[in-house]
Amino acid sequence: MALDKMEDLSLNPVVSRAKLMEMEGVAVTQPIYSSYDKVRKFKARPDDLLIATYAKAGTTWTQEIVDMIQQNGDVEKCRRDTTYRRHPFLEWNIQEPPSLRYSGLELADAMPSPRTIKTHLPVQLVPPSFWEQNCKVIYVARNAKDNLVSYYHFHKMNKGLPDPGTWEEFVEKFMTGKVVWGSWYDHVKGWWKAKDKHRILYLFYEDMKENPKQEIKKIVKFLEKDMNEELINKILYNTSFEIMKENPMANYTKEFQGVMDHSISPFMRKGVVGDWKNYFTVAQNEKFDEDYKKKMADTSLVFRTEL
Ligand code: PPS
Repeated sequence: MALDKMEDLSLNPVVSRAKLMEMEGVAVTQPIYSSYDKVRKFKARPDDLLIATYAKAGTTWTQEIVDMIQQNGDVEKCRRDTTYRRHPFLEWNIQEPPSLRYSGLELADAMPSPRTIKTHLPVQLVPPSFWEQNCKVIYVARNAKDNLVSYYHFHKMNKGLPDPGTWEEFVEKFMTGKVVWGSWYDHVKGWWKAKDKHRILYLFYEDMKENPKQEIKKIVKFLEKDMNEELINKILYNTSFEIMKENPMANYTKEFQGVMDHSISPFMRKGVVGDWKNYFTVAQNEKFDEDYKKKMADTSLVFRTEL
């Protein structure tokens, strides 16, 4: 049987690890760097919803909750396509190889309203039209240590990202913001400040884990929807980690074949709070905490690292 293109790619991956570039003080990949001028000029529409996060903070989970709400709990409709295509990933673009071609911008431009758009951009790099149009934004933040652990595993399994190096090296890179989308610290703080000026619902991964129903209700309210308890329970069930892990339209097994290797680490990895304890040594943890205090001294933002 002839190998199709995807299989061929996974056997002979032609994707080389991305190079980090610096853009206005923020580390990004080369394709983001080269297309940013166009991204900045993106024309948001007033009824666009932006889901913004630092990478690995719970984006896909939130996207699924939002889609379930927008589709009034219709599971079939939510399986119309992958997360990656239901919600354009604004700044992401891949030119080569052709089988992986993607342009978040093109996808968004071609999409009828109302659109839900994903971004990992720090607040200062978000296209100004989102603010001019007074668009709603859902921002999700996750505590730094779990975010780091998740990002480390994602780097290992995703050849589209730079090589993470060893665990020790990656911790250092994360602490100094030398990772794609830059400093976690600046990201969460920047968006936290912005929420006082714009229509931003700022959520925490830890709250979503502790009381998902309550957080789903917050999103329902923010989206000005009216939903009965039965529908909320349906959304709760279908957006649970266990169900999403098995959902090919949400677990990234249908995209990035040959780039993401789920046998190294699945996209839906653990989905818990506190996994960092399995990775940080005592010394690393002390150093991290000390540095964290300094970097987070100028914000009222508080995270929980365990439940
Ligand atoms: S990405 O690539 O930036 O869009 O990744 P993102 O979706 O932000 O983050 C992936 C992590 O979120 C976990 N996840 C979930 N946790 C709990 N419940 C649900 N439903 C859920 N869906 C995804 C996913 O497992 C990744 O976290 P880790 O810690 O690596 O497991």
